[in-house]
Amino acid sequence: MAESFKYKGNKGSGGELHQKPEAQDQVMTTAQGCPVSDDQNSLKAGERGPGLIEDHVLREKLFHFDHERIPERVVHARGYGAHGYFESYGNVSDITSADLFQKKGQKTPVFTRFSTVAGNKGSPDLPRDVRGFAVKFYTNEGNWDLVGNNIPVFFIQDAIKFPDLIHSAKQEPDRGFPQAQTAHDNFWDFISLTPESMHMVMWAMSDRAIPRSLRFMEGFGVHTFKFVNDKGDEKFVKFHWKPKLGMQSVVWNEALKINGADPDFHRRDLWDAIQAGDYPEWELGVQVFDREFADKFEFDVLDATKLIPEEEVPVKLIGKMVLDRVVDNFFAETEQVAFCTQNIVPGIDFTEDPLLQGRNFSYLDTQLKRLGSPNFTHLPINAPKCPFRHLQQDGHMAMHNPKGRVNYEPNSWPRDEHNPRACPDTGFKSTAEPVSGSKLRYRSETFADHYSQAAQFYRSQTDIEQMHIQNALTFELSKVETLAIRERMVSHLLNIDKELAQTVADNLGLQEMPEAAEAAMKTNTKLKISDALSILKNAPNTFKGRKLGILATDGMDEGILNALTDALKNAGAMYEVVAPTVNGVKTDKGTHVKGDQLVNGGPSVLYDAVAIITSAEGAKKLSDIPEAKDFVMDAFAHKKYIGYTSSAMPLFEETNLKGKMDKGCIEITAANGKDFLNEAKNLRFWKRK
Ligand code: HDE
Repeated sequence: MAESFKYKGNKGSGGELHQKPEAQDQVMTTAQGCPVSDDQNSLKAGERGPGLIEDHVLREKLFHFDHERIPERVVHARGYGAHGYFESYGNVSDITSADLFQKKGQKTPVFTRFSTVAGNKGSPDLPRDVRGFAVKFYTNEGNWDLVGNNIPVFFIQDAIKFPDLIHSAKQEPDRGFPQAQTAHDNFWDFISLTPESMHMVMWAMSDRAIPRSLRFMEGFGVHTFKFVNDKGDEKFVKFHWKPKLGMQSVVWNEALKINGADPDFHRRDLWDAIQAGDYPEWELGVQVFDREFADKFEFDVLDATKLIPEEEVPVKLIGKMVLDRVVDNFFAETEQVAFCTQNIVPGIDFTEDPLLQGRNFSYLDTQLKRLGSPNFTHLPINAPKCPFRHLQQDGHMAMHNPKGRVNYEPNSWPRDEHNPRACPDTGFKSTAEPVSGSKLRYRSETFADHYSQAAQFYRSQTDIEQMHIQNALTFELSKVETLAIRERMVSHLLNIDKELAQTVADNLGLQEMPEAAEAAMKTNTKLKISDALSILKNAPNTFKGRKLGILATDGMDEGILNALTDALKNAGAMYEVVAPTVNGVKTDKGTHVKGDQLVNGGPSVLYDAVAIITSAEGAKKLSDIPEAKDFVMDAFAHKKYIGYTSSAMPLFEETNLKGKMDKGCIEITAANGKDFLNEAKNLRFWKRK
């Protein structure tokens, strides 16, 4: 134990580990700056006496603690953020005047927050859920917030339905559960009564909703926005984020186990990668199209339940985002960051998408509730990094207080930075969209097709991905207690894909197939398959950024370990050593290898592939440890690549896997560490039965 933390047991001190500050700038003070002599013992009348009300140190400490929590976000409460920059490719300056896209190589600072939607702040990272993908660009002309998701469509078409959607997804109000799960009656009741959600439901039941890492997800702006150039020409635009490391998801059984083994799996992964200098990158892409395309496209581009297949309007890459700095303080940055869809800059504009219009109201409103003051823009994480000047004043916790006597406009006082004036030439101008019509509550007929793109999405998946959707629907609906809700969902599936409906009905043991749900429009089953919608058809084919779990014991072959870890380093991958004691193991040459996880603290679900490098004796010992057997059996069941040394065979015998070992199980020798990784870059051995 370090000298400074020796137990002193001073008389009257309560015996804390007490250490005096060495310099004046280490002296603790109250929030008012008064130096504190003892912050571990409250002021009392007598040695065992009652506390005294004059104890300002105690009162201030408890007062502040009592007020530490702010309301969590009503949705997207669980999230994790990081800093970085956006670097422009400079190739869209002809279609948008947005400052950040003007020059090649121009860098704009960003803060990005990823989140789940339904769970509370303390919920696990890997429920089946949509992920938020919100980016704040601190541009030279103000903050632009691209508040997107990892799924390109949404459940509903009009913002007025949002509270209903979210109420149905969150815990049921009487019982207060289930947490972070859509597998319950209220959610599926709402969904089964909301046909417009069917396309999104296909995505939410797909592997997109259980990403392996935040680093391996796509992101989407969802709505159609506008790009506007210097001349005032407008184009429609949809935003996409493409992860440089490719997409990858977990399998459902893995997700369930990861949530138990490491509820912080995604945030830890992001933190670790950035701290290790392995900065995640995404390219920003745009689908740009004009009114003529919008008019002839099968669906309304203002309908957020529809997408435009990339095969029809290709994604043009216009820059990259690199996240290279973790937060200094989670609360100050990740919690207090306030994204608002209405934060927009010259060169970009909204469309009339009714969901987007509602969001533009909701985000500002929610920040006031959450952060407690209209001055939330004064917080460093929310403040623009470009100069800003306005005549807004006062309010709770005002920190930027303008100088001088001017706080109104028009005024005749001299113009300077404290007396700014709006500028018709350079200021933001809304595009002059012609608007007319009667005031009414109405859903456009052009929004009426709810099934065709759901069917297109399903048909565009590989067999494995289709099976995952069938299983996910079965799992979720099996948790629904009301038979009529299950049946109603199957009646919608019939409009999407008959075989899908049949499989889910069979899996649920439905006695009778219900009639197909009534539909305003017949499903168009002729929409072309879009390969871009599948994860597996776009497999990254790399182990870069992935993690190998090495199950090791004393006496492991040092040559093999070195060959493997060298290969991992060259591939830009990481590894952890899982050992019978956390201190680690000794190799056959007597070298000590540090352990990262204990066998029962590092299950194989935490890794992308595993290697079992043991001595024969070590393998026998592991055979007696249930968690070591789970390690191998889970890796096998989750179709992971398994590397092993011949001496590890007793473990395979004990788990009854010996006879089942396939081409995804690869013997590693000192000569073929690279070969194993070459196979493992396929990420899963899907052929395994
Ligand atoms: Fe949000 N949403 N949302 N949302 N949303 C919020 O704002 C809302 C929607 C999204 O990391 C809230 O600051 C309405 C679509 C993300 O801080 C709130 C509607 C998309 C985040 C809100 C939608 C999103 C939020 C809650 C229907 C993808 C987290 C806390 C019209 C394009 C941002 C907050 C962060 C957060 C309202 C629909 C993405 C209440 C009314 C569609 C990523 O304002």
